[in-house]
Amino acid sequence: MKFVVLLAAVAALSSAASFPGKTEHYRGNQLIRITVEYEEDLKWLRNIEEKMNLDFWTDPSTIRPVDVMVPRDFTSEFKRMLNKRELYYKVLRQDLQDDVDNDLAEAMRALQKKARIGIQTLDDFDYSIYHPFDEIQQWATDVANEYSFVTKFKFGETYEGREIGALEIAAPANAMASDPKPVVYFEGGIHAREWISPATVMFFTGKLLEMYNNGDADARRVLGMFDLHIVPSLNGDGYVFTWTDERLWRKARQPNPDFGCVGTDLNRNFDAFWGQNGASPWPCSIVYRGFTPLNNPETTAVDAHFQALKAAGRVTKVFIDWHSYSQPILAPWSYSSAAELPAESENQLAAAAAMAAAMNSTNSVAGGYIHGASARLLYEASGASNDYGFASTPAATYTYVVELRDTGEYGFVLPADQILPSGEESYDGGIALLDYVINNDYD
Ligand code: 0X9
Ligand code: ZN
Repeated sequence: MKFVVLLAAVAALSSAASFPGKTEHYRGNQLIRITVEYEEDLKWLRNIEEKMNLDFWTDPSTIRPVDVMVPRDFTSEFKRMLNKRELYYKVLRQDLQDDVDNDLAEAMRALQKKARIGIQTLDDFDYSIYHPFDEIQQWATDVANEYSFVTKFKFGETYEGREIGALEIAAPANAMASDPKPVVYFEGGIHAREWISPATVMFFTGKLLEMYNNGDADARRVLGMFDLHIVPSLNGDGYVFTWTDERLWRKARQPNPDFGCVGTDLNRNFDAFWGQNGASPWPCSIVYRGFTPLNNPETTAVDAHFQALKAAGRVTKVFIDWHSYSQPILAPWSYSSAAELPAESENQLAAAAAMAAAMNSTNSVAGGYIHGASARLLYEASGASNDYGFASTPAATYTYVVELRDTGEYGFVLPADQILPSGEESYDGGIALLDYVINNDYD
């Protein structure tokens, strides 16, 4: 049955009408890397970001290089402007349509190969390739069927009516654990084009459960202390759209009445310092904050979940929103670099340091993972998930945006052969982070 469904899905995705490589949406667009040393150049860049509605792939900062996708018709003018300001730049990708075409062709080839082999059980699930949204949901069903202490539940519904599935992992408590156990929340795919995020969240979950069944001490300790709530792909409509239409789409897909432009940046739509710096009031912007806080079904679903936990007296301890790319682990505050850091900041940063160290030691990934308070390390972003996780309904002590691989060689169009290494280092990082929390808060 599943096999038939999969074949149908592959056939639908590869039909001429919906195959994204054929839309030529990104022909001639370039990815340009700019090295910025001075605050005033950053300000200037952010200013044209807004005016020209440029798509920044990394956070404008003086710490990491700034990667920006420049539309075909603006590349010469933009380079002239950079030269005039004596800003050093390098063209990372000459023509993004070629990258997107290669990426999608590879994803299709992998899916077609798998369709030939067939999936019968969870054991056949291939973590080393990217999966369409329906397969991610099916994966969640299969995981819940495989493990007696895992339940799949309906987390919410997207604007287009897709069910957003989530997993509750509630293994038997160990002697140290409180009753009920504190919750650890992992969210993948809030930004549609960041495909490595759902892939890594699924790998993490699958590995943790398998290790637990094998009697592994780390997995037993972590699952004995915490219940895990996992949303592998929050922005379902956006994710589907990246497979069928625009590979580099970021936002959700709810239309904006009276505007031609579709979608809200869900990571500007949370009710934490909503509408302040680093979010746009304009629906056409890729960092559009939405009409009001939480006015999208996906962010509403997140908040409803934490409202329910709160009403039930549950404590959320850790909140991680997995993104890509550029490899920083970002703690509050996101909304302001001037705001005084919260009292918990010292612990949040120490836990992030432990996580980064573990992630770096797994594969010695190029560029390395770094950590810091979001707005101070990078740039300001209001209505973002890490501030929401800490200062709003979830009230989790340890909340982060984790930006996965890479540091710009491929950016969002990360080849599938990096999924397993990303998963392995994130697994080690996750265990190190949770161990820090256990040792610091419960010992
Ligand atoms: O801009 C975002 O939403 C996140 N980066 S991404 O490239 N994945 O879109 C980062 C948000 C973290 N907060 C701050 N940088 N302030
Ligand atoms: Zn993101």
